[in-house]
Amino acid sequence: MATAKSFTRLLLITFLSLSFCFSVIKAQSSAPIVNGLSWTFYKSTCPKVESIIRKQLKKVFKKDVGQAAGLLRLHFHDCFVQGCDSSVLLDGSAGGPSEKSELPNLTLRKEAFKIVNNLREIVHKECGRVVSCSDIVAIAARDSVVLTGGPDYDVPLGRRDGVVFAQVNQTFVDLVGPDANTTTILTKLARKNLDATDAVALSGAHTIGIGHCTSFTDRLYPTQDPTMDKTFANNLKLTCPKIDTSNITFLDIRSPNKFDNKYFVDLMNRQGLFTSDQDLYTDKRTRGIVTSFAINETLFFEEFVLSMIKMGQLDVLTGNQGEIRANCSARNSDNKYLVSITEEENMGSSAEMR
Ligand code: HEM
Ligand SMILES: *[C@@H]1O[C@H](CO)[C@@H](O)[C@H](O)[C@H]1NC(C)=O
Ligand SMILES: *[C@@H]1O[C@H](CO)[C@@H](O)[C@H](O)[C@H]1NC(C)=O
Ligand SMILES: *[C@@H]1O[C@H](CO)[C@@H](O)[C@H](O)[C@H]1NC(C)=O
Ligand SMILES: *[C@@H]1O[C@H](CO)[C@@H](O)[C@H](O)[C@H]1NC(C)=O
Ligand SMILES: *[C@@H]1O[C@H](CO)[C@@H](O)[C@H](O)[C@H]1NC(C)=O
Ligand SMILES: CC(=O)N[C@H]1CO[C@H](CO)[C@@H](O)[C@@H]1O
Repeated sequence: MATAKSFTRLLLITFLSLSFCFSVIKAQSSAPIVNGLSWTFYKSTCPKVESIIRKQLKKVFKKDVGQAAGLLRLHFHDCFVQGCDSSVLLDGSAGGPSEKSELPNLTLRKEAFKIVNNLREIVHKECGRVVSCSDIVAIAARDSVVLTGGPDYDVPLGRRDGVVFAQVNQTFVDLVGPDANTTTILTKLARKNLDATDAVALSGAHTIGIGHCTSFTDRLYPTQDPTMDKTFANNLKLTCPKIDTSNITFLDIRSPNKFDNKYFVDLMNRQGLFTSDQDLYTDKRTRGIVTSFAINETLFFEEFVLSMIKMGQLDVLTGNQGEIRANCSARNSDNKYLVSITEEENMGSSAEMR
């Protein structure tokens, strides 16, 4: 017995020092964290949440690595429109227009929504309805980065899910279009307290994933964008013979499925896909940052992690704000299956139920 006990203690010490090492290696420990979020939020209520999600996503990406890009982008769209509150996940039909049914989100991958709901189901089966959809999206975005070769980092947790639909057209106000120049990007990101370094680092997410012809053919027809490499342009014209072709192409031609700094090398070679990408190299204010990331991947990874942690905390709901959705696609008040779940969980406090 005693040996078993001291062995356990040894394991515990080893584990503690290991996790200490990790928190040193992961450079974000100094990142500022919003009131109400915590690095250890589910430590007692759902300690396995992150390992469950990591394991499940490994399986998903093994089948289709492209889903990683879809999940990473989903987190960005969630956070930029009305905060990281999963309003992006709501089906529009229940209570009004949702972000999902608005134009800039048309190209969000449908599978990404399914993957998140599936993760929620697995996590809630393990721990009950304690983990928010918003946290699942944030963890899934981090894992998408890690599992495609990018930096690992801790995600502050404790977000709650919103009960308010995003305003009609809010996506146009908050999100940036692919035709945006650096001035527009910097202006829109400044509203979210994100600076030029954040703008360039976050755009580095385009190191994975795809874009539709309609997002960039304005750079090919009727006149070719002079900041685009000619061979690159000719190849894009084969993929997109007309301005409205519904074809797709990779965002980062050098290593389309690997999270690395090659996106910035693309930009230095005038092979950025969108105006919003290429202009970061054309514009003097951001050119130096692009170059520094192209030269030094470690620097890009460090800045990307800091910017993701910032972005991941935009206008979050915490404490008793919002709710923990039982279905990521619907608010609990619109969820016709929820009554029985609520009864199970809140036995005795049925007064609040409708
Ligand atoms: C700076 C402003 C940004 C603009 C203008 C922009 C624009 C776009 C556009 C137009 C697409 C392709 C849509 C399509 O045609 O299918 C796209 C894809 C993508 N974006 Fe961005 N984006 C921006 C920032 C970000 C940020 C901050 C992230 C994440 C941190 C991100 C992650 C992605 C990913 C991963 C994809 C690929 C999605 C997929 O393969 O399904 N983007 N972006
Ligand atoms: C939303 O914005 C688009 C593009 O700016 C515009 O065409 C549309 O009329 C707007 N819809 C509403 C309901 O404001
Ligand atoms: C950037 O885009 C905005 C909006 O389209 C435009 O008003 C502005 O002149 C552009 N700035 C530059 C430097 O091209
Ligand atoms: C789609 O792009 C591929 C190359 O990426 C090209 O071979 C194909 O012809 C394109 N399809 C259409 C319908 O334009
Ligand atoms: C790359 O960036 C890292 C992180 O900021 C820094 O420690 C390192 O010295 C840089 N490497 C070079 C070769 O400049
Ligand atoms: C989740 O909510 C959506 C939108 O209301 C609904 O279509 C779907 O069937 C629900 N899923 C489950 C498992 O209840
Ligand atoms: C206008 C339009 O095509 N809206 C679509 C947006 O995306 C949702 C699903 O993701 C579709 O149901 C809408 O029809």
